[in-house]
Amino acid sequence: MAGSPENAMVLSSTADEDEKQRESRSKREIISTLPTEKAWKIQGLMYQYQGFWYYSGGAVEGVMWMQKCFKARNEDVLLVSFPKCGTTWLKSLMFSIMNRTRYDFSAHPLLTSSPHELVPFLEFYAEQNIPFPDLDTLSSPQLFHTHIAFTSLPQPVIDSQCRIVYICRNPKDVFVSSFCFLSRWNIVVPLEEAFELFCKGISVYGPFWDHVLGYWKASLASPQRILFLKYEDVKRDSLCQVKRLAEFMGFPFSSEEEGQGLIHEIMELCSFENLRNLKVNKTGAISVGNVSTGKDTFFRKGEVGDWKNHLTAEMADRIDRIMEEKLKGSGLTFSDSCDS
Ligand code: PAP
Repeated sequence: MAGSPENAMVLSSTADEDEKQRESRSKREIISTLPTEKAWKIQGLMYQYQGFWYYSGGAVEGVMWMQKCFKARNEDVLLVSFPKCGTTWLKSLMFSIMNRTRYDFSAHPLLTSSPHELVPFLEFYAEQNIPFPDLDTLSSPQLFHTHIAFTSLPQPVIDSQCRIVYICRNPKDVFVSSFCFLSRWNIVVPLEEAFELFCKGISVYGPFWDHVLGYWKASLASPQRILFLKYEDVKRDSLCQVKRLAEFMGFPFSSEEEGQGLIHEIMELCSFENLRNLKVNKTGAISVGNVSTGKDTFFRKGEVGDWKNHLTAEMADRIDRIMEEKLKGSGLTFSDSCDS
């Protein structure tokens, strides 16, 4: 049997296993040297990797794996967001824009699947070590999502011409939305404590300001590759922002489509009220990385300015001052109410 193809296969799979174990050991060694904080969660540590905070060592391991394995093609589109900035909404809008000629609105996948099931979250594959989809077997273009910071993006994403859409939101609503989301799991520390941590930059994928500034500066340097959107602008002027989004993605609406009211149909399908009330988004759970959460947790209020119901005037003032200092000279500002 020596030298037979079967033996060669056994030897190579053992070598693969050895290599995987070596890699995993070396990742764990690196992780054991990273700064940690007992933060936000009642149990477990957060880890800081490449300047940003992750909710577990496993999450960092996943990011390292993604940096090594994920590739994007020039035609693919990557949605990036800081958590709670409008990911679910943008996933729905971008999926609908990209696939508008494939599906009828009466039998649209968004009526029967969560937006998170339709647009893959890269960290989900990474954390569970599920092989990324083999791009050669998939139609082009594909739509992916990640929360990772600009400076941590896998090199093939930077090297390719794939387009990146970044959605951000005013930090006060982001903090409140994150806090309410985690509160649903009954593992979160009290609001005041979580607020302190957020202000120190210690939140999942934080610091918030470094995350937004990374993509803001990159979007100024390469506007043809990175579209920087704000949740408040999409709320205030959905029509204009959805048209802008479609053009950037390479799927502009024709005047005929506009005349047929297609943009309005997409806006209506993806609206907070419509999605939240669908059975598929009200029941059942979904995996986000290594944890499972109710699908309904992604639909809370969907408003601009809900922070006013949760933060004191002092807290609001404190975040404003931090942002003023951190974003100074960048040209990036946030509106935190519906009026501006
Ligand atoms: P994620 O980053 O963890 O995936 P993400 O979707 O960004 O979460 O954030 C959820 C927020 O978007 C929630 O905000 P809130 O807590 O202030 O209410 C959620 O209500 C809001 N949201 C979800 N879907 C929509 C939508 N279709 N339109 C507007 N806002 C939405």
